[in-house]
Amino acid sequence: MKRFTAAAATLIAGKRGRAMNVAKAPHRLAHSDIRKPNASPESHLADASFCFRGIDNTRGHNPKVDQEQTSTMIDFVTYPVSAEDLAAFQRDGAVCLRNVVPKEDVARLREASIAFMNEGRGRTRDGSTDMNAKGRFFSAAFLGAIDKRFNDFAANSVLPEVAAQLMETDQVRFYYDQLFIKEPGATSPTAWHNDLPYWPLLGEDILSLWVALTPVSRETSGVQYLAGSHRWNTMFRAITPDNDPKFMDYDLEPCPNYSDPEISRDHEVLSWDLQPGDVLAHHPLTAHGAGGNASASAIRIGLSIRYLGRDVRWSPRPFVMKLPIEPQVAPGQFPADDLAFPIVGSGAG
Ligand SMILES: O=C(O)CCC(=O)C(=O)O
Repeated sequence: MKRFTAAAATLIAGKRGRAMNVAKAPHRLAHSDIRKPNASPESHLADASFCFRGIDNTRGHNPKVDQEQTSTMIDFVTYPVSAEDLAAFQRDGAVCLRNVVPKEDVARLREASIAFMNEGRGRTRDGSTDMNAKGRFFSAAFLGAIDKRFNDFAANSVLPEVAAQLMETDQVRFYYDQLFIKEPGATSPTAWHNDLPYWPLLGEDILSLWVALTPVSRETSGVQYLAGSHRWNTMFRAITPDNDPKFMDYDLEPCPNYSDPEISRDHEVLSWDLQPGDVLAHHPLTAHGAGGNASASAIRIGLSIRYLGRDVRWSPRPFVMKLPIEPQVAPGQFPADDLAFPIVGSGAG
């Protein structure tokens, strides 16, 4: 298999007064047997750009637009990801980044999220499996498509630059956003799973950034990750909060409940107490789950924003999520479709 070595260096001028010359690591390629690299990795070499653009779905559909862009410059980094955090992410498949999202953004999104739940907006799921539970487990996806506040956040906040650093990529595309709210007393757990089986994509560079919009602890349903499980190359059977059969592929094994200490005995389960604005990052194959919200008074809100880097291929398959906009690309190709997956940036420039 050929390797793609990205441009030698990307100049990152830190807003915190630090100028960094970051040598770009060789681009990571597919090694797993579950990934089917039909396309040669060079097929998207021409898309060398990292742009500070918003998500603009009103633009005409033009998947070729990237081929004209060659810049590899990231102008500003408002949140430099440390070498330790990057190493932890690559080793464990999950990492906690502290104090990433400014308080004003958190407050605005928290208010918008609660309104989403109360109005039942977006592509919603009710995961409240316990009818006697006092609170709901509410989830909704594709929020940015109908609410500008979510769209702006996904496109223009600090998150795309964090995604660029964690995926070591010079181009970030927005995939979709998803809200997970557990009201006080929402006893329903988030069943253990990994994300790739839900998605019409394959590859290493599909990153989720789970933004805490409230304080979060194990008691209030903090997300738990099985360290290193992203390296098992295992797709577990998808399970939605409401057990939607459309996602359940019985050829795949169910993900064990690693919240059970007996089951996770020989593994390391990672979880963090979070403050609003902290961010959990995870790889698309990392197994994760969460307990219910045992608090009688504290709501738990997480907003998961998914981004794409370079190592990703379009893979429509049975049992995967339907997207609001189908990308105009052939299966196995890099999804260079600016309408379905807009290129995003920090807006810091
Ligand atoms: O917040 C949760 O309970 C689940 C989050 C999750 O599964 C995800 O962000 O992929």
